[in-house]
Amino acid sequence: MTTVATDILVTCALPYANGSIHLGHMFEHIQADIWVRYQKLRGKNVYFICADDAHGTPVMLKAKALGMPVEEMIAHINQEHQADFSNFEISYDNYYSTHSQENHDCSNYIYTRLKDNGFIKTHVISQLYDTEAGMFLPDRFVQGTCPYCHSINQYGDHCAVCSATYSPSELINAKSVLSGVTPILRNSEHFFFDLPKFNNFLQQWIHSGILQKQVTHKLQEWFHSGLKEWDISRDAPYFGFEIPNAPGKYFYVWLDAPIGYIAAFKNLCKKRTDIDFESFWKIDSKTNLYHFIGKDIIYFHGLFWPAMLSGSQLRTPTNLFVHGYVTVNGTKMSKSQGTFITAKTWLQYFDSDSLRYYYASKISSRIEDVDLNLDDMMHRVNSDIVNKVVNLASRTASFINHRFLGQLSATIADPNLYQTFVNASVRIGDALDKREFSRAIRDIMAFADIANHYINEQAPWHLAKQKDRDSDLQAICTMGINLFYVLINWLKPVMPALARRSEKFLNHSLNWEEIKQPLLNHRINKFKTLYTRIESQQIHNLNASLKTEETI
Ligand code: NOT
Ligand code: ZN
Repeated sequence: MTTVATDILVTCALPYANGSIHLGHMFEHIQADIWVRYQKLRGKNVYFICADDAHGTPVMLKAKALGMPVEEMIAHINQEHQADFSNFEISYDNYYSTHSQENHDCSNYIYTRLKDNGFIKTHVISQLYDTEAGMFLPDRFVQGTCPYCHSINQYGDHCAVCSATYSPSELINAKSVLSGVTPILRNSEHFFFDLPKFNNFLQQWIHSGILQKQVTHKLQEWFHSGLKEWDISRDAPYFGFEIPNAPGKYFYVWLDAPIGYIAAFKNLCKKRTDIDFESFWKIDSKTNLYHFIGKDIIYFHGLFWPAMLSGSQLRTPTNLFVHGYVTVNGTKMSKSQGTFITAKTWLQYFDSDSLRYYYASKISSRIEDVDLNLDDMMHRVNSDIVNKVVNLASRTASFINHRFLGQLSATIADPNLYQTFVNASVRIGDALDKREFSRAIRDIMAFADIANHYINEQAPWHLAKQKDRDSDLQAICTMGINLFYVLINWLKPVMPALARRSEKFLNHSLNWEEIKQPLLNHRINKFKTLYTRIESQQIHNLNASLKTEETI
């Protein structure tokens, strides 16, 4: 294990409060949860927090479209998100919202410190304004013809056809997406965070050797083009926090979103008396802070966020754990192609452990895109979990249950083999700690093969038919159960629901250190199905439902 301080704070990126949790989100929350569960199993003191990212124009406009007060909409979505995460066994210690008193206080505190330290500037800028909607237009609410390749219907800041980037005022024949009118240019005073002042500090953080190589590389690109001041204000109407002493000016959603990490943690500390809030955020904090994020938001977490923290004399992240995107059956998830799968839809057709296992089998610590192929998922889960892991228990448990009243023997048949398994815990634990989950899974399955091979060779079903071989039969089946015990212990962070059912069957709670000793002279429970094979009909049903959704 790499040395990690005992106290760890882990976050996932905050999902926007204007849509459902989908399998792209789950890719991040599942990997963070596996890591957190592993660290907790190893006795680390981990707090795992997240929140909804509730502010900004898209959230405001969505509520308007629904004819609902925005507070009501975000409260409703928050409930939905929490249910989705808990149904996937994501073990948050707190799931909060950026639209909270704590976040208001924290945002004002950080902004005021940045201002007092001379890092906030103001400039008058000119932006596209929709006279009919009565508001300034974010880039993606403007559409027009690309000034470079003349493709129509391109967004205000970049062209999806030729990849050019430009300012919305350069768009030809620009129209507001909200009202269809041609926007006009209007001046307004904006507040800016002086990012270039943090050039040296950020260079140091980027080259500290802690970040994933690909992250360092990506961040360097922004240095080449030169750090720019960051516009942190938006004009009313805006759903967010009003900037202190600046009526009608609001914090841009990306200013208070990362501060939402602090606020969600603060809220947790209010509910619990055993956590020292300050010790996690003070500048010389000895605790560790890890952010799981997607590669699309490296910019915010790798530059603005550490600079904001440093500029207000707070601790900076220990590391960012950045991942790639998920594709479904080889393409970007899309509603029109019937590949946009929400967390809720998944659970109508499959269990949560299947997705957790499949993702784990594909995750490494590198930034790689991962494809979710449903047939592949089915084969993986059936051949690994049902045929190898669960089968090992079922074929040995039946003898223990029927012939020995559930009683395991006083010795196992092959202590050396058991020791080989125990020794592998170090390697498998190391892979889990380093977020090399696919490596851990490969290793675990290699051991599942060894265990099944052992049982095939010993053939307890033959022994069962022979006279006077009872004690051999019991010792061999006890061996099989114990190898299952080790395998399921390794899988516990990945498949918590399966682990819970297995604990019931084993009549013993799984604990990483305890597997050093096999379960002997111990009574197990009757074997009940631990995992149900996935059928291709389930995939058909899911696909059919996605097609219907699309046509509704
Ligand atoms: N809601 C954002 C997104 O891309 C993530 C915000 C993460 C929080 O889904 N903050 N920061 N920095
Ligand atoms: Zn173009």
